[in-house]
Amino acid sequence: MKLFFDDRQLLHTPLRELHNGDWVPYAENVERPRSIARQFADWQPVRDFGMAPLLAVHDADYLSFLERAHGAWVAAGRSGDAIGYTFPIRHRRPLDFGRIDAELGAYSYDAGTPVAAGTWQSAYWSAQGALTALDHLAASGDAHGFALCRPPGHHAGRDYMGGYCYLNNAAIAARAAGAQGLGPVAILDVDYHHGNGTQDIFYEDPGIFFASIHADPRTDYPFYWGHADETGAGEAMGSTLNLPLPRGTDGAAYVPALDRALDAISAWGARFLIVSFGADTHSSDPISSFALEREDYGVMAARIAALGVPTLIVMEGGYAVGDLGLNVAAFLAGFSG
Ligand code: Q9C
Ligand code: ZN
Repeated sequence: MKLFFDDRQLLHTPLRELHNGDWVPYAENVERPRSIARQFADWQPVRDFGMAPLLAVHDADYLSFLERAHGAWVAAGRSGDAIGYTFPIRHRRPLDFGRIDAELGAYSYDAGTPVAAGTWQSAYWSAQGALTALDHLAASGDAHGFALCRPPGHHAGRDYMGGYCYLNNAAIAARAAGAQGLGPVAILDVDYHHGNGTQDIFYEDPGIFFASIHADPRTDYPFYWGHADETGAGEAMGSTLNLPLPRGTDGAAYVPALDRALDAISAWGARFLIVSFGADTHSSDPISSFALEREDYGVMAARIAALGVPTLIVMEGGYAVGDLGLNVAAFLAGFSG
């Protein structure tokens, strides 16, 4: 399986995040991609597909905000990372703001997603990595490919960032795959957290099936999405499947949910699959509460591979940097039997 990563994805280095009322070191740090990169000798270069595939998912005004936000923060006389502090849960509409603080709130739903000096560059090349891996799959006929996306993407919506995510790499690749006629496209999200951004982007899109297995949002971030009764809207009713699981879920309890998601993807007629893979389901993850072990990732991968559908794997979360590389390696190895 070919693997894709670009060193510019390391330019994103926020210092800290607000966690349970305290400022703590930023969990989505550069040690994550480094621990994964170390596990493999051979990485493919990322190519530049430009802004068009990003604009097929994200609003132009949001992309322009992301690109200039840190500069505007510095121009306002601030130091450190740009972080919002007021969020328009009501009256969210296009307004002509005169302060970066207003924009930071309008384009995000949490205070855990700082914009640092290198954020735009890293997010841009993270998305291009997913597009490069997709292009490789289409051109080579390989069954599986892996984009080491970082920053991750699945919490980012059409016009918002959140949960360490800025550009929705999986959604960008899914749209591009559909546009290239590779579909019907399905997205399987197996990160610990619900992929709210991906769900929102495709919630009324009958062309893309979205299935997510995640910690029950009644107890876990992102709280306001990912409940079992969210199944899509309009013509896309039934094309979203949410399978929340309780804290403490281990490999044995995970597999039946995975099989349900895979059966649904298969029944829907998917001919191309994108897997949003988070290793934050591991027992050692510092911010999550599932109990999967390394060998469970091989089992998961083998079941996904048994669908027999070309599959692009994009990296999402996973914060136990001591185990992360080995867990990702175990997952990817499971695709090759
Ligand atoms: N630190 C992904 O796994 N944590 N994102 C909120 C504040 C947010 C996780 C508590 C967790 C987001 C891609
Ligand atoms: Zn996660």
